[in-house]
Amino acid sequence: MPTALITGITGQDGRFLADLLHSKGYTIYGLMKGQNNPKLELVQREHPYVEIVEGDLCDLSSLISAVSRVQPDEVYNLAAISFVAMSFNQAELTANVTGTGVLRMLEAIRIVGGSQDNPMKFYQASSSEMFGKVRETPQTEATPFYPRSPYGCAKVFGHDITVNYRESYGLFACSGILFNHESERRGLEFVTRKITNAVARIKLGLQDELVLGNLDSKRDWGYAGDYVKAMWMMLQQPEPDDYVVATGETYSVREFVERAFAAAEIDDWERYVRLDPKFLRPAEVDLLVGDATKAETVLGWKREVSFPELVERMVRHDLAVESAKLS
Ligand code: NAP
Ligand code: F7E
Repeated sequence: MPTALITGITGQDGRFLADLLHSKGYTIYGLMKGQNNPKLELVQREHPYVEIVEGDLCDLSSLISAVSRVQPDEVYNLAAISFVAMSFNQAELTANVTGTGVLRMLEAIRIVGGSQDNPMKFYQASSSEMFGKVRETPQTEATPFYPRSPYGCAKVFGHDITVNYRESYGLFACSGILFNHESERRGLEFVTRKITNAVARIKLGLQDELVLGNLDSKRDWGYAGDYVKAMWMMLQQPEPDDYVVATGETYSVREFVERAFAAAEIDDWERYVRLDPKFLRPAEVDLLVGDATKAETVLGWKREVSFPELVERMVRHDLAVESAKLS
């Protein structure tokens, strides 16, 4: 069976992808950074089949050593500084990890190499944030990029260098331009999980308000479990290519808030929500909505979880987690 190396194994997508590849019988290695990573225990408990290898996207020699040891058939580069708001405050770090880190991973593969018959395939986690101040709606693989944050700029570099290594060195390198995807494993810093966790705590009397920034921005939100399937499908094609993965629907942050409170049977949500300018960004991405026709027709990908199901699922999960803490 094939061997996969996943960078970003402690993140939302890394964990969903590990589950998927395990169900397909893969041998799975996860790249983990830091000398005492606090998420090691979680990964070992919930994904005991993952073998951890040390490495950091900022350290080329660690990547060469990881690729050389694992000899993967497929590398999924999911590691990044992925929080857009943080990228404004730590722009250089973001450029180094989210941007140049992709180049280092590609170099590690190019240097270690696979065999002619069995090349190491590469997946890059590109993002709809590259579209930023959108040039057309809906966004497709052909839509020009106009990033609005250091994160978006770093992702554009990561995307372009992936295409460049494919064209220059014949690497089997694919870039998935994924729109926002969420789940019960989403970090609490992202708006969807911040909302569902707060709604659960408000419902249980553990918190009295939810403090947010811009409620008007619109996102194309899907379910992470559906999206990792597209990553795998891209690497199973005869030729490497780039694909948009999205639902084709867009909702505002306000609509997400309304639905989340409704899922917890709280009607007067405005009573609990306070706006604070500290959560506004220096430049915002106002509207994202993707056209995944290519992924649907070429890969046969389709999303399974709808927007209402996604919100309900996340609220239900957070209610269960917060209730368990009380007992
Ligand atoms: P996430 O939960 O924030 O996970 C990011 C991962 O990157 C974590 O495992 C983190 O490890 C790791 N990491 C950070 N810096 C690293 C470094 N220097 N070396 C090695 N690992 C490092 O992100 P996600 O939501 O799973 O997203 C996965 C990828 O898809 C990211 O590249 C993200 O930018 C991209 N993406 C996400 C979405 C989305 O909606 N989720 C949409 C489009 C693209 P630690 O936990 O140890 O810090
Ligand atoms: O913000 C607004 C905020 O941080 C969504 C990452 O996975 O998806 C994600 O990036 C929207 C923005 O995600 C708060 O201004 C309002 O308009 O959940 P977010 P994001 O920036 O869309 C893309 C595709 C990625 O690639 C990224 O890695 O919500 N918003 N109030 C808020 N956002 C946060 N975080 N917190 C608030 O209080």
